[in-house]
Amino acid sequence: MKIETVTIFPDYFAPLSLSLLGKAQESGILEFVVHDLRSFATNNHHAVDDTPYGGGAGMVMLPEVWGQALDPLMVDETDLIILTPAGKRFDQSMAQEFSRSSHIVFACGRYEGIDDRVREHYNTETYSSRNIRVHEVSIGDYVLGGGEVASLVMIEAITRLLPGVLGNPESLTEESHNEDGYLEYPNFTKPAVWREIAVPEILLSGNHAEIAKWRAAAANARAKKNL
Ligand code: 6GU
Repeated sequence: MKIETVTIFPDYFAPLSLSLLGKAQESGILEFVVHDLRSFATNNHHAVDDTPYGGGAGMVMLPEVWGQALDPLMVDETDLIILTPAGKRFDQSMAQEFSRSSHIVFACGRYEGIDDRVREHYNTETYSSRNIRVHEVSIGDYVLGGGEVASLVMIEAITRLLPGVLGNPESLTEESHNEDGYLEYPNFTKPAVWREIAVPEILLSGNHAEIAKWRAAAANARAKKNL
């Protein structure tokens, strides 16, 4: 899978070379390319934004600059993801869908967002006929300063689903994970007593049927509490 990001803050993406993602790049499972949006600004002061038509607070990112940056990245079979708090909410099933993509381009907006004609332009038949799909995505109901951190979140959730990225692939397939892919019950390891708090007795019993029952009940109790 090839993942490209377009941003005015390329340094945000330094963590992509750490840990499991760094290894996945070395082994060729993943390829990351970060593009500096400002290098596509040909105007006077290398501006990437301007005031909004119709008035109002904040600045809007220039379509001309985005077009220059994105055009060369729009090869056949590409998912173009525009990060915006107004987008469709990212979740585990969306991560699973994107994990089947061969090429994802993240457009990281700053300020009040990107001129909407960028979305409209790449959403036309010219592109869809080449299997270029545009998605507006948000990672949750809060407002960030820009799409950089949101795209890092998505990259981590998507790439850990790729074969060979996780150290232990059983973490993905074990029955004890819910449909969203995470453990619902509380976990414990050594020592059996820590600061006078004992691990639940049943987990030390070796009785796997009873342990499964206990975990299901504990997961239920936790889910209720978090509603
Ligand atoms: Cl994708 N962008 C921004 N700026 N804020 C967000 C977001 C994205 N997702 C949640 N909040």
